[in-house]
Amino acid sequence: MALLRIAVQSKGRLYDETMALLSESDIKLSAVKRTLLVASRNFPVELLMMRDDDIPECVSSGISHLGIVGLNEVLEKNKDVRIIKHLGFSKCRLSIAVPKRGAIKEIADLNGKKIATSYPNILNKWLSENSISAEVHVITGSVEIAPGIGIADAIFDIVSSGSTLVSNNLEELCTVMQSEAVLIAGNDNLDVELNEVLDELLFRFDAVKCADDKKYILMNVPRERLDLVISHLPGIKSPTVLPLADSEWCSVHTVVSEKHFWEIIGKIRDAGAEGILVLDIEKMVL
Ligand code: PRT
Ligand code: ZN
Repeated sequence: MALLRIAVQSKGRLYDETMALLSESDIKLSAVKRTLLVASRNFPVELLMMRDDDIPECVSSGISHLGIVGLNEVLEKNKDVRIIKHLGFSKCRLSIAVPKRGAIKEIADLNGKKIATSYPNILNKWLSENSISAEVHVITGSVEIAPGIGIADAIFDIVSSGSTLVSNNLEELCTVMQSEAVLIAGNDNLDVELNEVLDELLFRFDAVKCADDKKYILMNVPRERLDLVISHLPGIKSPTVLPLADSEWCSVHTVVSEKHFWEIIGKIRDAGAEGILVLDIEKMVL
């Protein structure tokens, strides 16, 4: 049977979560780190392990059917690929940052200045869209030290927590784009068999992602308080209500999103729910 090939980062910031997504999708792999090509033991995919910079090209040229890579790399490399899914991990932003309390206070002040970056294509596009004429200085790695050593007036780089900027005495001037890991595919159509594998893969990724920010909660509720408790539950449809041995009480089960979790727990406890159990959900198919 033909294998669907996915190019993934062999080590780095995308690696752990890419592997976690595949494993939660029940795609089992063996001896991952030592080889270039790793086949799954239980699903018709194989992984091509490489540097993230090479993934867009590898997919556009057809060497790999799919790739998992940061949106920033996809836009920077500008290859002939399509984004099929945002994967929700390795989130970061790409920003222009400048020395704190320096001469550059607004975007227009970048005119005539030198900006150091590893992402010249994204930066040049943004500069031209904003009618700013600045000199783009390409450096790979440790971009944040450029203003301090006098080789640039500003930088354009990835920011996550912002602590790298702070420790280099820089501050964000503006955010140019948000990024996260994405699943990309080439523009050639896959054959029927590989397309079926892709559909199954996307189905599994969705089930994992859907479960990701959800909790399953169970609680005991006095019958007389049932309507009040249920009024606080946003559940996927309506909650499951089961009788208990003590007919004055019942058991209520539902799914809530992590985001609303603490707010809901407080309300249902005040409404009379007791013995509240909260469980992680492994997969969820809507
Ligand atoms: O070796 P290879 O070429 O494969 O890897 P790489 O070194 O080019 O990339 P890697 O592994 O560092 O990052 C891979 C992808 O992770 C990036 O392309 C982004 O899509 C994403 N990502 C998410 C990040 C960050 N968060 C991040 N914080 N990439 C880099 N950083 C850097 C950032 O530039 C800063 O210098 O981490 C530093 C710390 O950030 P703060 O703001 O938290 O201090
Ligand atoms: Zn890289």
